[in-house]
Amino acid sequence: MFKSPSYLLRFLAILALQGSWAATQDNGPSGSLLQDSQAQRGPFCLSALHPIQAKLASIEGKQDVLQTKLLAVQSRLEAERLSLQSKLDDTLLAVQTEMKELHAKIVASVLQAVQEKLDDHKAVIQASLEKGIPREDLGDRVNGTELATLEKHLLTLQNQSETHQNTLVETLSKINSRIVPPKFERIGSRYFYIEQHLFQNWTAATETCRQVGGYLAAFRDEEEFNAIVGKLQKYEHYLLGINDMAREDEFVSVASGRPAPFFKWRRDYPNTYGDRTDCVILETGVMRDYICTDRSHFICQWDNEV
Ligand SMILES: [Ca+2]
Repeated sequence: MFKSPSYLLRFLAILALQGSWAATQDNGPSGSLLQDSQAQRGPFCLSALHPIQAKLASIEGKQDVLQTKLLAVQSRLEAERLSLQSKLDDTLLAVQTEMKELHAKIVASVLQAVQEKLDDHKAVIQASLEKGIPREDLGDRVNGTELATLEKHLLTLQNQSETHQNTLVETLSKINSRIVPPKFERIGSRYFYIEQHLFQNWTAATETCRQVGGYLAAFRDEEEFNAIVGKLQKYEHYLLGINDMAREDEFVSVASGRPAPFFKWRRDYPNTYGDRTDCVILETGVMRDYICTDRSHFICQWDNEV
């Protein structure tokens, strides 16, 4: 009811004054009482205040006890609050950690599933490419839409590859037609240059063929050989790109470095006239070995495949 000792003290003082006033009224108007009022008021006031002061001290003591208890309760509640807060924080942290781990597991699981699916599709497609599995069988194992997309990509790549290949072939053809030297003519499936005027030995003829962009010639087969023979002058001889300089009687094409594929020797040739006849000439439709330092017309080929 009373919020502080000062309010209580004021209230009791007012009660005391009212009591003193009432006692004066009870005694009635009196000249002697008025005369002694100053002397009587001091002891009365002091005696009336003693119980009040004692009660006030008792109340103040109880208030201190209550204050102490209140502080203790507040302290305990704060400790419990802090403890609960700490537990709550720990729990929240644990939940967050668990959720992160769960999320990571889910993501890893999904990624693994996607990867496995992709691997499956890749394996099926690879198998289909290797074994030629019909499209109907593929459809059972691969999602139709994905298969269609992959097929579309493959078709696009194939078309691009074919386009590039055609462009490349066309470009190569143009390059070939440009770089085949003007002296060469197409005879059969290959290009040859037949020198009908100059006479040169092996070394010079080799150098001349190189200068015009080719090699001294050898022949792929009889058809090609006969086509060449048809363009030669009768009774003239033409030096070829065939010799057995490295090993006697092993005639190789100097352009390819391999054994020459076709020969049509004159009767009794090649003969082994010492080491001087290591070269070969073509004369009146047949071949014979020949002294390399002797001069002759000659035949060049453009490629080095034969
Ligand atoms: Ca020889």
